[in-house]
Amino acid sequence: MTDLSFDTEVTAKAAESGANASARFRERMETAATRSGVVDTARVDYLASKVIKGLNDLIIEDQVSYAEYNALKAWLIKVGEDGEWPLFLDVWLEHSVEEVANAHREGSKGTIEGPYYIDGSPELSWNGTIPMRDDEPGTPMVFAGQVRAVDGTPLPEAKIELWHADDLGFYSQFAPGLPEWNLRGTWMANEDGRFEIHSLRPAPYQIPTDGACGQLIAAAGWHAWRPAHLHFKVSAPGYELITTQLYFPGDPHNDDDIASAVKPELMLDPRDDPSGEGVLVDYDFVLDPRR
Ligand code: MBD
Ligand code: FE
Repeated sequence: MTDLSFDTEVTAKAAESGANASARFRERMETAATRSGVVDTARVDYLASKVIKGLNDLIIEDQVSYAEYNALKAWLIKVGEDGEWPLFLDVWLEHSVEEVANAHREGSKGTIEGPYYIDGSPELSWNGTIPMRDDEPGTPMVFAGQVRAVDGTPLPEAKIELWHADDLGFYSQFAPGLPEWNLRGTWMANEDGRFEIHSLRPAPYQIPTDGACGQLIAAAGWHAWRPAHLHFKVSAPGYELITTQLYFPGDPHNDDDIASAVKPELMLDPRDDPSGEGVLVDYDFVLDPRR
């Protein structure tokens, strides 16, 4: 018998993530109000005119009908109602913004942040274990490495933030019913800039499919998958913070990530842990000096 109650619970959780992501984003922008409020008029004129012209050109070129125009209008309204603007923008546009923002870097590659980062996760020692439930499902993973500057100097004051989804694809503080900081933590590097993170190997991930983004995906015949990924923010005083994600070879969606956020440099090389049932992974982060 199909367990429908489970499905319902899962989709209900997914819907709530959009509303939470929108609320979180608004809070963050309010804190950053003085920074984000200043946008040059000439630049707004230029960019907004270009977007509007691009859409008008497309309507003429591709002979968009009233039925299509009204479907778009209804869909845009629903994106807002479902709280899915953060999801939509981060999945389909953020990768280009990241490309522009990080083009100058010589250190580690960055990639998109996505909608589910929360700052201030619990601080752990250089070799601490991520907060998780007693019965947290997943394969144990030890993720070890060093944070260095582009010139090779180890950075003992480095801070490594990690967040990832649980085995069912849920992020704490977005999907309900999870401990506040589940699978989120901050590691402070040791005197050699090294860290050893104890967590779980993440599972392949589907973006929420029960809201407006899912409706678009279904209507267009796309899929909702992202490859299994670990999210990081790595920083050190005097160096540029890097936001990135790391991936696992062999994932069926490494080549068709719905969020276009995979890069060859971000592929891990895990090996079996000889002393247990889990995996060991090594990865070093290289930071650019602040400009
Ligand atoms: C995610 O977990 C994610 O990482 C991105 C980029 C978009 C949606 C959900
Ligand atoms: Fe993610």
